[in-house]
Amino acid sequence: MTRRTSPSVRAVGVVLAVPLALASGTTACGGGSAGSSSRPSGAPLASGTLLPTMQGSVQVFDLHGTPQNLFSAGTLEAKPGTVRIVLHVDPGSAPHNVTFNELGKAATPTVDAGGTGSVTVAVPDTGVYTFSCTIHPGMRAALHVG
Ligand SMILES: [Cu+2]
Repeated sequence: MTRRTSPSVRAVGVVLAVPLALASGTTACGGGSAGSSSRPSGAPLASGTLLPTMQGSVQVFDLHGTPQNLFSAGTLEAKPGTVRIVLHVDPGSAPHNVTFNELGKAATPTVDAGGTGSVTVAVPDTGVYTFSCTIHPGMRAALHVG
């Protein structure tokens, strides 16, 4: 009887289970500072929905242009009919305008800080009409007619 002893000792593979619990239960900063703002690209930069006030049969939206180069709302909710956007450019802000990408490129004049300008459009059909400030292309919002 020959007994062969294997000279090589095979190391038993140790599966290292790396715990994924990274410092769970260590919430040092529970204060409510809402500083994170992740925006999906392509979406209007401003958040929030603006509703009109009625002046006769005209739906009037008072929209602000801010020193941060944002509109004060990302969505304007209207019904089919006539819509007027009154752009109020906040003090300390760069000049802004509202220029539709559709609707014949209807636009307000470019308005300096502290001023107002308006644009009136007929929107007989439902749809989404986007607009932006031609000076600040990232400054955009949408008129929802529904
Ligand atoms: Cu602007």
